[in-house]
Amino acid sequence: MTQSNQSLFAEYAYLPDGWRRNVLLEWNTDGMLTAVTPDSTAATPGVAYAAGPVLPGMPNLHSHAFQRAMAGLTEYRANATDTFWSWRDLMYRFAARISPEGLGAIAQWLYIEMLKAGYTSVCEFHYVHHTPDGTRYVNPAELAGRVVDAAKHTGIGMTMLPVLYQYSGFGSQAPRADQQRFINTPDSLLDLLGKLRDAHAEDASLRYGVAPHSLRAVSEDSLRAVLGGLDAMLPGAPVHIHIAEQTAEVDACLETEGARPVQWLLDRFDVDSRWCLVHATHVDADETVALAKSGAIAGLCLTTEANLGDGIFPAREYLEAKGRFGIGSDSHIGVDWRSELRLLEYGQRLSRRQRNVLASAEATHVADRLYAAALDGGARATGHPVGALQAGRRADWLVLDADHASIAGHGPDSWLSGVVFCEHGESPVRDVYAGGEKLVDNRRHRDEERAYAQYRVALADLLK
Ligand code: NGQ
Ligand code: ZN
Repeated sequence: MTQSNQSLFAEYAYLPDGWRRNVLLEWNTDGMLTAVTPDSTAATPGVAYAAGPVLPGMPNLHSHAFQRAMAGLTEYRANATDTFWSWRDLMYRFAARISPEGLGAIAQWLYIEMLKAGYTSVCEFHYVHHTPDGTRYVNPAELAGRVVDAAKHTGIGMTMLPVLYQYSGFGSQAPRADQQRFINTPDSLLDLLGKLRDAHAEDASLRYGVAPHSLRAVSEDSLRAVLGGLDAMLPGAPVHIHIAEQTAEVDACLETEGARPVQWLLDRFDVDSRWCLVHATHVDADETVALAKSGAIAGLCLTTEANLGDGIFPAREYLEAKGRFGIGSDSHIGVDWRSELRLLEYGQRLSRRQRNVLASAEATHVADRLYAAALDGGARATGHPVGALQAGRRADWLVLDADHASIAGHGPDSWLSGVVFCEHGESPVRDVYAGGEKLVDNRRHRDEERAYAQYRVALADLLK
């Protein structure tokens, strides 16, 4: 048995059965919780006290790190109609300028922002693999490796998902010139993954999976090939895919394949809880129920989906069908799980003209229900044992500031409501631990000044 060698006492901590008092958290040198004991005696000598209520850290199930550097730069109208697709053209122009050093610097700063917000792990849907004209780097995993280094350096848990991107549209259309950096075959992608694993072995904070980019970007055969290769290497590892973000892609799928994207995938593949379907935005009533039944995780990226004008996911019906979901910050127009959960509920309120739409008879507090669900689904999508304060899980949590204006004077029943729905000044997240290490102390990450300076250099280079 591994020795517990660190501990923290929390007057309140959020355990799988809700808020509990006087919780002793104990973890080992691998950063894994060894015991979580509610109703402990407070006065154990040598035990540190948490500065406020303790919540499990939130997994961020969808990130394209480089896009952090273009947040706020596409909020103007350049054409008569500005859509997701015109945004994508701008984004590709930006992607073409990313250098290995630049990517590393952006990812480091981004992951520090994530940690400060209380995201303790991230799934990186990484698709910028090659030089701008599509030539491989000497090390084909050069860029993915920079992102993994950034995660290690900042301390955030990582699920690296190298992306298979082959085609520019349904029916195996040839890639565009501005997609050359992304392109692989199943074999070259699996080779890249193998090299990445050789350089950065899995550990308590690092896992791998794959991400076929979308049904637009792979064929049925190549999807089978990459899944087969993954299973030979890492059986059961996570598989993430963009699935139905835009109505144009649903229409194109119907036209070329005779089925809507979610239905098409469920009909042909053994979709279960290892799958994360990112932007399952456009699902009809049957798909909503079928997706829920599959056990797959819907990857919802509310701030990005709002920013890009994607549409509204039928969250109420999906939750009623017991569907699982997690949240992601995707393009990083916002890097805060609180905004993602708030917007998930607000989309429903605005379209239905009702309140507390995503509550249920058993879970009457929306924020508590969404928080618990996003922890569960997000954790599953990472492939890591995270998402709960429980022995055997990674020691990932955040400490709230109980004196913060959004929750001061409240009892535990409304702490999550205050944290998710109120926006009053600085963040209520005070300290953050990942893998048992206190990485954020009183709202400061140990390396934030240096990382921000490097980020500014990378940004100046990109924008010059
Ligand atoms: C991406 N982003 O891969 O970065 C995509 C845009 C595409 C979002 N879907 C590219 N939000 O879907 O083709
Ligand atoms: Zn994405």
